[in-house]
Amino acid sequence: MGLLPIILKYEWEGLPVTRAPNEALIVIDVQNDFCSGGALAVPDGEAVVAGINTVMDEFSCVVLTQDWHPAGHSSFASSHGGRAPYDLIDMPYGAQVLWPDHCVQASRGGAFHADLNDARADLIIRKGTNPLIDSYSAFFENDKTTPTGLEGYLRTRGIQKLTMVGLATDFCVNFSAVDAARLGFDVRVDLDLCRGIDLDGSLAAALAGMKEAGVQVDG
Ligand code: VGL
Ligand code: ZN
Repeated sequence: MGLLPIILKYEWEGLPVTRAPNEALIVIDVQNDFCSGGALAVPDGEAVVAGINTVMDEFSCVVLTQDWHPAGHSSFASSHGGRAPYDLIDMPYGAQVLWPDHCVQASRGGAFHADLNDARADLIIRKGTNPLIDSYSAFFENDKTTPTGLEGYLRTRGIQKLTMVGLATDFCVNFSAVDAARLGFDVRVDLDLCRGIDLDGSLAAALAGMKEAGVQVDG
C-alpha cells in the first residue's frame, strides 16, 4: 500500500491555497520568441500566461523550462546553407525540423514573457544548449538519451504527478509529456493553457501520440 497523500494548506495573501506536495506544474517555454512578435510565434501564444500564473497556486512545485540555444544552433535553418525554415533534415539522431533562429541564449526572444510569474519557479531548466542536438523535451535531448536532469530533480523531491502547460503543444509540450509518461510519471496536459504550431498535421498527431502514451489530455 502506498503512502496516503498529505494535503498542505497554505495562507497566501489571505486566501487559503491547497497545494498537493507530490505534484508539479511544468511550464514549457513561455518565452518571447514563441509569443506574438517573436521569431517563432505560436498563434495566440501569450494567451496562456495569465491562466498559468493563476494555476501555479495549486502546486507545491513549479518548474519552468526555457529553450536556450547558442547562436548558430544546428536546429536553425540559417545554420544550413540552402535550407529554409520548416524544412526537414536528417540529423545523426533522426529527423529534425529546421526553425527560424529563436530563443538564442541571453537574447530578448529567449527571455520569459514579461508577465509570466517566473518568481514562483522552484527550478528553471534550460534545454537545447548543445549546439549539435535540439531538445524539445524537458527530460531528454532529441537523441532521446541525453538527460536534462529534470527526472532526477522531480524524483528526489518525491514528485509523481505532473501537469504540463505552455508552448508549443505539438512540439515541446508533446515531447515532454510523452517522455514523462514513459518515465512512469502520472502526466496531465491542460490544453486550455497550451497553444500549438501545427505543421502538417503535427497538432493532431501530437494529441493522438500523447493519449497513446497514457497522458491525460484535457481542457
Ligand atoms: C519549440 C520548436 C523549436 C517549442 C522549441 O518550445 O515547442 N519548438 N524549439
Ligand atoms: Zn528551439
